[in-house]
Amino acid sequence: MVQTTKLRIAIQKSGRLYEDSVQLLKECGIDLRNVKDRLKTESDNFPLEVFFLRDDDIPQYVEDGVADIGIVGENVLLEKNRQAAVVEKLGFGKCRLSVAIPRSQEYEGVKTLQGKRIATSYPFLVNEFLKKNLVEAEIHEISGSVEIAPGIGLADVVADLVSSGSTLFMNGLKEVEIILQSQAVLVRNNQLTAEQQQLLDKLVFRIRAVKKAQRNKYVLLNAPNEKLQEIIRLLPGMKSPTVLPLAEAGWSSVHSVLSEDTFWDIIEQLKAAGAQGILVVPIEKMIV
Ligand code: PRT
Ligand code: ZN
Repeated sequence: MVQTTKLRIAIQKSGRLYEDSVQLLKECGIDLRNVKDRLKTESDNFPLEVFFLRDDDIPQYVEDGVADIGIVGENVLLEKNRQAAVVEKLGFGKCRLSVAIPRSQEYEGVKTLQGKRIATSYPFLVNEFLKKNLVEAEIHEISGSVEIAPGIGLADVVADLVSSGSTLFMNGLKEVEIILQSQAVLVRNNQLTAEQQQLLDKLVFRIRAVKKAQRNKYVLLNAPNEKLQEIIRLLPGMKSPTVLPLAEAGWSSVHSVLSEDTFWDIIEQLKAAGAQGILVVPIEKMIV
């Protein structure tokens, strides 16, 4: 049967989410034809068409069904307030939308913002935040270099994206409130056909396998047989660890999968329990 249905995905054309978005598709085994300086491309080995757009336009394109799915920051998705549902959090593009004030000023909770002029590129989210906290303030929407607004007398306060905090620091500002924690998400149009939904399920299955693999490591170690039980107890594995005899009598090789969160703790305990020659290997895909 010839496959005619295609899934159309919108990703950022250039900017902070571009590399990771293309990389994610690649890790899902989706090869894209010639992505440089194009508005549109497709894949030869997955029925996917890719549109390269400004991130601000992605929620609307997905809501309108011009694209079926998209990759965009939650900050942009929520600011645009469009009907595009989040399918999966993608774990990159992490940042927060925060309120910052000049470092020299005292901060005594949200009431400090009462009557202030707030410069931001996120007027909708800032307004929601102010309403929720029963604060009245003046929002000045500006599209870039928000952090310089207090320095040039344009505003008293800013609400901007922060990741390391160094931009705020360099501009003499301090972070006082977090409005939103954000990361890149996969979003979908609300009226996909059954065929498109099937393709999306396929893509999400691959994305989950890639993400799971990134959070886990394959661990191989040698153990004296008399310590095997103790060592096996420390290892979760996907079902249980694999144990193979070594050529040297009295020794076994143990293979298992460890999650990033518990990794160092368990490695230390394994060493203490008598494990030797511990090898840690990245996993490419993980399907459970
Ligand atoms: O051209 P287009 O409109 O597509 O891109 P853009 O310029 O609007 O967005 P871009 O590429 O800057 O960011 C795209 C997305 O990346 C954002 O919508 C967020 O979801 C995510 N992201 C993650 C960030 C940051 N981290 C980030 N640090 N977006 C912007 N910043 C900026 C922030 O605005 C501030 O100027 O970085 C500065 C702060 O960084 P630190 O590390 O100094 O705190
Ligand atoms: Zn943008």
